[in-house]
Amino acid sequence: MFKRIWSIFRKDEPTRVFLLGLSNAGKTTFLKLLQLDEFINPTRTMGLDVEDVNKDGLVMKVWDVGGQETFRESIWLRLLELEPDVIIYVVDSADHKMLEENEKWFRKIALSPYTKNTPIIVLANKQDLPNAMSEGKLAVKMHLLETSLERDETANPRSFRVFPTSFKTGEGVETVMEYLEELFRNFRKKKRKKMMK
Ligand SMILES: Nc1nc2c(ncn2[C@@H]2O[C@H](COP(=O)(O)OP(=O)(O)O)[C@@H](O)[C@H]2O)c(=O)[nH]1
Ligand SMILES: [Mg+2]
Repeated sequence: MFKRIWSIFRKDEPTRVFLLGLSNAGKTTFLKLLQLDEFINPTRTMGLDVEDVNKDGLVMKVWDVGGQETFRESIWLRLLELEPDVIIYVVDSADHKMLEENEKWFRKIALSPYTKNTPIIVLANKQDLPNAMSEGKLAVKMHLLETSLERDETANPRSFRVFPTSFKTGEGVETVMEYLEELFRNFRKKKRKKMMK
């Protein structure tokens, strides 16, 4: 069964967005919000869900990857070999206990040789919860700047961006979409340039 799934992955899709993050961060909620324009309480994603999203003119194939422990090691790191166009890493900003785990997994993703040129967007989600860390605090606690420097000594400002979001209230989602649009526009430009050469 796995072989068959794998062959689908190999297809060349223009704008592949990977939604990664620990279990319970809000990945599936985000995907559903994009598709349905409303907050829903999703059931647990077991494994992997690949969905087409057509939102405000952005055509994306979004890979919602289960965040359970057993999954991360076996699937996430292998999926990165497919070199997604964009990675969105979702964090539950109210879950202070998982900070270290988040940092560890974020580093694995960001420092993988397969994501060298992949823009990574970090969503400091669940901003509606009273004990949520701000995006700035989360960035510091997860040592995002250090990881970004390790990844790219020139610290390309495009390589990481952190946005505060709440998929419950919709806070920040518009801004994230605008940023994605900008990224997609750049991809298309690059593609055109390649074709002209
Ligand atoms: N308060 C709050 N809850 C959220 C938010 N986003 C997701 N959730 C809830 O967090 C839980 C986990 O969400 P889910 O999308 O399944 O996380 P996933 O494991 O990353 O796919 C669900 O109960 C969601 O309703 C948010 O921004 N604020
Ligand atoms: Mg899920």
